[in-house]
Amino acid sequence: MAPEFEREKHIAYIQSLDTRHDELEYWLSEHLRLAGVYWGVTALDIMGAKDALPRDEMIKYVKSCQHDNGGFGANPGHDPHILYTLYAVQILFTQDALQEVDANLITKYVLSLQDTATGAVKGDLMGDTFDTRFVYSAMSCLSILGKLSEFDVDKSVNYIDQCKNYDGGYGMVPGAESHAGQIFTCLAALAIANRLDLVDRDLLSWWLCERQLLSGGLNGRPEKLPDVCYSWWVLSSLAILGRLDWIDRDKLREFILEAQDTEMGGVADRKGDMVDVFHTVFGIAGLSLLGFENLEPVNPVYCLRESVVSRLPK
Ligand code: GRG
Repeated sequence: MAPEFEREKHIAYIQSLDTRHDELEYWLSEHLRLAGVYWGVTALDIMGAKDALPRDEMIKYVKSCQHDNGGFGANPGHDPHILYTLYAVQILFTQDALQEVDANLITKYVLSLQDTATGAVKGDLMGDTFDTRFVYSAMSCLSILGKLSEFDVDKSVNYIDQCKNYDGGYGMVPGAESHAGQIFTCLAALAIANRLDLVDRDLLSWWLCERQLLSGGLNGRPEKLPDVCYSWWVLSSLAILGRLDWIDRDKLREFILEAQDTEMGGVADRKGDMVDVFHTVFGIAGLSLLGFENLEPVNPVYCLRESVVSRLPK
């Protein structure tokens, strides 16, 4: 039988993350700090505990990661990047604090990352490469800011279409192998653009549901190990395609619950491994998509609580 969902322990685990300044791991993960705040806040929000972290301190910290060009870095002093800019906007949106930043300045930064000839988007202005993760990040960020109309959506939709493979999936760049993480980013971007008509729904849904292994867990591509985080990347994709019932929900639930640390809270990539906040949010978000544990509904496109997404500018 599956262990119980340890809601209170997961809340305490996330609350403890910013107090572990004497641990090497805390300093080794500095380059991910703002991502960690987004993962923690989102996990808490899905568990109905958004206020478990100090709001004012958090908003002040997020704002301290912003640069003069509008982009946000992973921590104060870290170079701006599209991923951290998205996480900053998501956190501020969740906290109802977007009015505290200059949306036009952030928009200018995001627009500067799009290659207007191809529609591809790079991660930063310092030499990071093109990646479908960044197309999604730009579109999600701009749509939350109500600025998507300033972006060449058609060009980026065309770029994503070029990343489509013979198996119905999508990769990081044109010609790259299908991977569940990249599939989420491409489907979610197409959903934001209202262009899901370009997707080979049946073929891709088959590829996605074949990610479930006998253990109940999902992998990200054929022949790979199952990992709790694919409970988000695969399930959100199936949710966007309206095919969540193509996987065995009970077996996946058991796989996720077995990956919990039932003493200290948090969720690992799989049973017996060390927990981290990345696997914690995507395990909990997966359980929400599956409709288990009385969690708040999560939006499969934005990976934010549905009630937050319902506030999106029309
Ligand atoms: C707001 C939810 C949200 C996302 C922002 C960063 C991003 C946009 C999307 C990431 C999509 C992605 C590529 C996820 C996969 C992450 C992952 C576990 C990669 C591991 O890749 P490999 O090759 O793992 O090491 P496998 O499982 O294939 O062995």
